[in-house]
Amino acid sequence: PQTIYRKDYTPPSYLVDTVELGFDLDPARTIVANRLTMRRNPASAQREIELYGEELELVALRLNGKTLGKRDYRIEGNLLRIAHAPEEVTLEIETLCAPEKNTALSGLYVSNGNFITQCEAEGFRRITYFPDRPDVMARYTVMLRADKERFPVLLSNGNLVEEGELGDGRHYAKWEDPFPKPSYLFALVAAKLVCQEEKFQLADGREALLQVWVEEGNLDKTDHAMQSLKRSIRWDEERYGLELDLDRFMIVATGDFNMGAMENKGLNIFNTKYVLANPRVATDVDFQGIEAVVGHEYFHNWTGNRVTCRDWFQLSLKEGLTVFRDQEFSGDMIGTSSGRAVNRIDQVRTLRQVQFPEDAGPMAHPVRPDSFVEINNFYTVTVYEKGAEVVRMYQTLLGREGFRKGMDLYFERHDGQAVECDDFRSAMADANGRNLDQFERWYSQSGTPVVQAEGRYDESARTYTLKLSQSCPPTPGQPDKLPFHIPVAVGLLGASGRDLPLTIDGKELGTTAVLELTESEQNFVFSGVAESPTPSLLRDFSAPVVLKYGYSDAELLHLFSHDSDPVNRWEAGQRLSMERLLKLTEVAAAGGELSLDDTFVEAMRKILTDDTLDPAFREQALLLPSESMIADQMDVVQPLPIHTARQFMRAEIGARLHNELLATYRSQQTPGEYSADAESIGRRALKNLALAYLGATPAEQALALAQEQFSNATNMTDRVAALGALIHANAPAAPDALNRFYDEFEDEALVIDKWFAMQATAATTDVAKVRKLMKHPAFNMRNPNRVRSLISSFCAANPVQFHAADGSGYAFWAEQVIALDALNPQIASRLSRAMDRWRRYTPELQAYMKQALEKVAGQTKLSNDVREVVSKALS
Ligand code: HT7
Ligand code: ZN
Repeated sequence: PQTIYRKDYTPPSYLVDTVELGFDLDPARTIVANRLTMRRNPASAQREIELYGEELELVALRLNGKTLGKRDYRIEGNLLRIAHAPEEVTLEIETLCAPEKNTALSGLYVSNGNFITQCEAEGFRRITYFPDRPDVMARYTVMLRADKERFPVLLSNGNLVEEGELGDGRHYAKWEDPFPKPSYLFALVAAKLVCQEEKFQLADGREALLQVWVEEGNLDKTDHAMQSLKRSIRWDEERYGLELDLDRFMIVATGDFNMGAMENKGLNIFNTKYVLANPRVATDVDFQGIEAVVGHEYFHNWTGNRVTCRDWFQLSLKEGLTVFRDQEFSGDMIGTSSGRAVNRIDQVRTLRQVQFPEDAGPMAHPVRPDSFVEINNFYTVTVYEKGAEVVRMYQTLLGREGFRKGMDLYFERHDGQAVECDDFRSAMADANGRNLDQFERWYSQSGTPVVQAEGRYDESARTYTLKLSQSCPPTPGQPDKLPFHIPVAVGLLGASGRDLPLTIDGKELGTTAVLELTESEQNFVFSGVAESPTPSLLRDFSAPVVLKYGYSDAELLHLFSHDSDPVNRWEAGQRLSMERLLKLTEVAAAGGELSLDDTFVEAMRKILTDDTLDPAFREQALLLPSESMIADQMDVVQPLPIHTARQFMRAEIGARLHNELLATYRSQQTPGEYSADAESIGRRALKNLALAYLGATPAEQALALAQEQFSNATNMTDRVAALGALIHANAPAAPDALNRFYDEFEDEALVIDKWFAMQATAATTDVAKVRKLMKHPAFNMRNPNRVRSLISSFCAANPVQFHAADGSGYAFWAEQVIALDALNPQIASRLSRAMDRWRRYTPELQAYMKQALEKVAGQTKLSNDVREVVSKALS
């Protein structure tokens, strides 16, 4: 397969002004008529017209009214080239495609009898021949024709301008999008759906029609998405002065979707997982996920659609920025400072659990990659979540106001354009009169920087000197790194636990100072420091780095009890837990006797019983680092001892804090009607964590509680928490509870996904059990949500069984990657990433893993998607 390089970018040879698309929709044989007006791009030296096409049957091609014969154009792979074309052309292209055969879910496909499209990144070329690249922006008019009975609803981007009957049972709808857009934002839906709709008043007085379209049986699950959409619109108006630019904004939910959702102009298409919710079927996490994703897609309307990417290497320009925006939105919706911190802690956890490993593995790439084989492989946590951290650092360095000035300038300069990450950085720099040249390295260098800190207190001078140094490990293709521009937010705690006032070079900096580390090593001298402090470093996780500081247990306990920065308070607890978990893992691996010190248990007790702290924060502080995070800290990973150590610690906490946990369980009930507000979510989270700890002990009482909660639950959060406690304790009641759960929710696909996922991640579920579940009538290899809930959950989140000593997990993985690749390369490729860090395991496991990787790599028929991942893993 061919590697594409960022440095090889050339502008498009022709620009497209208008696109008229006509669809005669038929699942087996859809006819697409495409009329393009194009003109030569003065910025290009290339003279040929270049159109991409994939899986299309070309029926006719006309240029300025004249039919082109085979000699007038060439088709080379996915490219159709027309040489000697005049300066201005009208191209008419007629093609055929077969949506019902499209199992890749890219382009035009059929989902549960409905027509759906997914064009990002390169799906439009599976609909018609087109210069399918994001820097070609055009105005679209779309005519849809379909059988009225089967497809009563016909939707596309922009405004509905005409609709009517065609006779012979067919009808039509014509849509016009007033905004030029790249082809990846095109969408159509032809379906049997119903909608919840509302008129919504925009800040400038206009009224917009908002619609959430779903299948008929799901109309009782759309309200949360609608409320989230309205909150998103308001938030973007208030925080960034950005308004909805259309009269109509639609969300459509589909059960077959490769990702979470898609921001097509005015017609967002969503995975049902991020639309459908009511308390009966959705958990608190689902409710929060819906708000975040609805916000994310809506915010793309400006950051992605109005200003888009010049090429796919710039993906983080829209994704990093939009993730940052959705994170800020979620934080603002919670409102309280501790709620905001819990939100931030979640982001830090994802980053450490998923992005840091990516940065340390064979697929490591910069936020703005330099090359790729398959762009779909680069919708990654690095581009999205690390990209969001990079955007957040601008705000940390420039302040909220400075950041807003940068955003304003960005839109002023680039509205309607396809631009680069550098353009965003320039807007931030210019709007604030700052030089952000060095900051560019966050876009070009991969790997997670390590910041080493050392502190020295000089009693007589009353100074505290903080020495910060930075380095970054080598990553594929980048052996050496230059220093990053790193904002390190710092506070100093006195013995009483209070923040000390901070002064550097005579400047008073309040109680949190943002230090700018730009060199390999720098000293920062705080003056007027009255006592030897405990440093609180990298407050609010001010940069995506690994921070090293030789904290003593006493210092960590001090921070865990007192740090005014809640993220660092949580962090201190994580460090205390991690140290112990690593030691316990060593002991478990050597077959020794495990024990847990009182100091640690007492610190946990203090947090658990501190009623001045929000329940949501207490839950986070009491949650132990995951098995994969422990694995990440080890040179040679041994999944079983890690599991044993963590289970031991959970059981110890459960037993030694039994009374407090029980009291917490009882005091944090949320009686009455379900509400997805932050406080109720926090109470349920703490209550269910208490249940999980209690369930980790052999005490019968805990299982009785879980059974009672399972039977009496009035919402899905409590029901799955109880079921999880029964499953993880391998309780005798678990199989019956699972059956009851299935029977009650058989018709709710998203709940059945949970049913599969809970079983897939149970430490007792081995490969044989997964194979058995794959034979269940509800399992469907063509449905990405189902595949993710069973196969991906097993491979990515059941470390003990996936890494079984006989290599059976890896053989299973290879088999499934190969089978999926024939149906849906994007989903296969995601699954293939489960083997990324195979070189970190024991030699015995490595041998099995290599064998499995080689089996996949050895397939003659393999997608570029999977081939890129497995060959990088093996290289
Ligand atoms: N921008 C969207 C990306 C997306 C996507 C990419 C590849 C294949 C399928 C896809 N579905 C959606 C989602 C987002 O970040 O908002
Ligand atoms: Zn996005």
